[in-house]
Amino acid sequence: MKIAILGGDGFVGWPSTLHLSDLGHQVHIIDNLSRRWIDTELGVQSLTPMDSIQERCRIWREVTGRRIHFHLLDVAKEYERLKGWLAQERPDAIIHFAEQRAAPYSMKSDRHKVYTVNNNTNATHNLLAAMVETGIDAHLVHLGTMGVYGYSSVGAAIPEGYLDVEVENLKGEKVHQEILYPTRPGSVYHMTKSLDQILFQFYAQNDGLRITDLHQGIVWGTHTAQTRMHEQLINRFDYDGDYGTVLNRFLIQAAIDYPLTVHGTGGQTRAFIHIQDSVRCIELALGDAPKAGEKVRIFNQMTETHRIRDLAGIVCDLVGAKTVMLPNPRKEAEENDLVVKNDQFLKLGLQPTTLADGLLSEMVDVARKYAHRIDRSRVPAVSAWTKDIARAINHDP
Ligand code: USQ
Repeated sequence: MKIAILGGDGFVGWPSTLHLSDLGHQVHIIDNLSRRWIDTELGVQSLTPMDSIQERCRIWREVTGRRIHFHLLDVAKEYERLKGWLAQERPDAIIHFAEQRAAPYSMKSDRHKVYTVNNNTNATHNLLAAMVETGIDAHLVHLGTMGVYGYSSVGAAIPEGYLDVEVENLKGEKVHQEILYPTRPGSVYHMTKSLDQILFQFYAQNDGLRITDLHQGIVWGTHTAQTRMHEQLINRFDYDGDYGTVLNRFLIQAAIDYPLTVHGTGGQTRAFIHIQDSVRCIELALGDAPKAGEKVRIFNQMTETHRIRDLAGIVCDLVGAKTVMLPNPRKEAEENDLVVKNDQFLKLGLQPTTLADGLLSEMVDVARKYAHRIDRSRVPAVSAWTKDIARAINHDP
């Protein structure tokens, strides 16, 4: 297949690009390199040293003989160029990662909220409009998030995207209706992914676009089979308070003797997936495209759930780190249960990599290897969800 990967230079985009190229697909990265600019804005860098995208592609070609094409293009801002590219190249599939993906970054200030909404919503809508206008019949696979569901305390398992509800019709009869699971996003970032769902629903129904939306949990890990092939193919590994995801943060904190930063009581339960499974799920979703006229296919892309304080406990037991309970900079439920259905990927053949698979120590080794690149002052999560929280935790709003 000819595959366009929008956002192919990012944390999940890059290993997915390598994985699909390795499978023999013709892969084109479309990226505006915004994630690298945000590193510069925040004054932080990936724990692992990353080469330029052009250099990464050159090394891949040297190692495997396969070519990855790179196109510098801003999907949210350059609509005509995007449309022109799609009309000319006519990809068979498009994978859409091209969104600002950090919840704390999206809550930093009004400017960051505005940027996140403009960027994410325009990127998705530009793509959908251009797909219709060019008449290409590509399968669109979008990376969404488990966070669109919210973390309700009802205690029922979260289905894969849709909820079967019983309502009473005008004749007083009970009838069933399938609806998109009601969203309850916990940040401006998660809100944009909720908006994406409505855009997808409309374009699938109105124009017959074939769309798969992957509701992914929190990714942990950094290496995949392909990023291991050469030091210069290494994936990025974020540890800072905005972009570092919780388990990866705990692992680097343990590696540098920094107390593990548990927010609140640590009673938040979240869904997790290893990066290797994440790229495999993209492959599986690509191979299982919906037909034109079908509803948007939604998968829960996660393999296990954990409570944050339990994760801290696991890392402490493994490496002997200390934990500190911090006032929570986020507005989120202190404690929640979470049961998630993920039958569809299991049926397609996903064999989950779990925390028990011994990969945690590998991560600590990676963190120790590059520990000299860590700026300890960038470890705390300081982005507060409201001005009141900012005042309470002594950060200027
Ligand atoms: N947390 C801590 N200590 C930390 C960092 C986080 O206790 O040092 C807590 C947070 O308060 C939160 C939980 O850990 O309750 C998860 O935080 P996170 O930063 O790992 O994850 P999140 O902000 O939800 O976002 C990440 C990715 C995002 C993806 C999402 C999947 O950045 O792109 O969509 O995970 S999910 O959470 O399932 O929606």
